Amino acid sequence: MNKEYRFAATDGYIKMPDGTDHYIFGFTNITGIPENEIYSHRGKATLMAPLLEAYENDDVYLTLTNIGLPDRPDLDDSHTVHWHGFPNQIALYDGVPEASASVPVGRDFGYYYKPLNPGTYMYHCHFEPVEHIQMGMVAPLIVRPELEKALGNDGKKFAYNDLATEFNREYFLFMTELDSRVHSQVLGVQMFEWTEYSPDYWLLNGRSYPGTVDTTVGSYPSQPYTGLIQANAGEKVLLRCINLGFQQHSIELLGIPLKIVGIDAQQPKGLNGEDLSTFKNIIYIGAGMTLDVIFTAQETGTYPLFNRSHNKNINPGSSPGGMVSEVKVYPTGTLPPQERPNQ
Ligand SMILES: [Cu+2]
Repeated sequence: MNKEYRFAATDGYIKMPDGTDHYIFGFTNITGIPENEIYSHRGKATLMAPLLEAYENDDVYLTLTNIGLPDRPDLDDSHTVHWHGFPNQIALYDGVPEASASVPVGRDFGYYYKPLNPGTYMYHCHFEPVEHIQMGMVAPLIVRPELEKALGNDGKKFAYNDLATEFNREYFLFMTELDSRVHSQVLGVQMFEWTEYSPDYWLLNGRSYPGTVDTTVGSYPSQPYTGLIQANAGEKVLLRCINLGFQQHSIELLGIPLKIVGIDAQQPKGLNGEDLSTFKNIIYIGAGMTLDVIFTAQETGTYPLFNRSHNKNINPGSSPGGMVSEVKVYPTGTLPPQERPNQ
């Protein structure tokens, strides 16, 4: 099947629960937008950037259009898309600008991918990557297994080509940090000294608590994905955990064991196919890493999910904040079936 996307690279602003705004670089989804309306999407970058998803063996065509940075018009940086963890990518489509094409302001480039391995990945811009990743050019990427199609339209969902990875609802939890000085200095045409990187916000899906559990439509217009995890009792929930910050994170979900079914888009399996998936209360996730974990919602109630480094559970000057969210479990049948991730 063909899957076609068109993303624009531009800038924008995100907000934190303390009322502060922060300048970002990012992508926005312009798939299907008429050519003469593309430039009206300048300044509308989102964090996370748009979710990229496909089935294994799809032909994925992604056009990247660089529509410039309205609030840094002097900065004519190119951008790229790098599919992080894509095995055997040819250099041309890999997005590393020294070895492949990058997209200058006002130009398009067409990427082609044929994903062969289901799992959780991420993509990011690879042009001046330390700056462009910190500025927000990062997003989740999901490859779904053939097994889902093979079982027809009965609505069953799987993380991998394995019946043991069935789930009812899925949520990505995308971890990044934000050093607000970087963002204000980039906006102010100043050079940041990267050895002084010291984040003051810790984000899940581009938001800081209590923004992570805010499900009001439009309350975070540039941060479209909530971090709130919801399920009915008895349902299986897949958490696609992704870390594309610059720090390692440890995440704890109080009271619910987490079964690790995927590490960097690979099922934990022995040499002879033995199931090596394990149950954890706390997951450790390094920068650039993904973990797929499945839990079964049982007792109704609200369960806190938070970073074990308590200095990351704050907003500047107030607590709680930062990398904190909640799992809410409702009585059976309360929520309708989930149609989209993080819904
Ligand atoms: Cu970029």
